[in-house]
Amino acid sequence: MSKKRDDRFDDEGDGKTGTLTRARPKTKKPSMYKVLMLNDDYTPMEFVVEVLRCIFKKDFDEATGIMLQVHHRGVGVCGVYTYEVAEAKANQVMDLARRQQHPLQCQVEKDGT
Ligand code: TYC
Repeated sequence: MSKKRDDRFDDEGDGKTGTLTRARPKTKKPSMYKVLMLNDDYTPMEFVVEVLRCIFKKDFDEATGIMLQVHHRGVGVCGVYTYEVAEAKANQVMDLARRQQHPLQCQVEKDGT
C-alpha cells in the first residue's frame, strides 16, 4: 500500500484532502415568509403606524402607507423574513396589541418566489 496521498479527494487542488472546510461556501438561500397584517374595525390607526415603525422599522410615511393599504384592502405586507424572524415579529405585534386590548392580527405566509 502506497503512502502517497490519494488526490481524488483533493477537490480544491491545494494538496489537502481535509473535510472540515468547504471548497465552496453553501449558497442555498432560506425560504422567505411574509408577515401579513389584517384589518379590523377597532385598532386605532396610530397604534398600527407605531407597530410598523417599531417592529418592522418603517419610516412614518411608509408605515402610514401600509396601514392605509390594510385599512382599505383588508390585508397588507409588513415585511418578508426568514421563518423564525417572521413568526417572532408577528407574535410581537399581537402581544403588544393584546396588552392594549386591540384585536390586531398578523399572519405568516410563505413567500411565493
Ligand atoms: N381599520 C382600523 C380603523 O379604522 C385601522 C386599522 C388599520 C386596523 C390596519 C388594523 O391592520 C389594521 N381604526
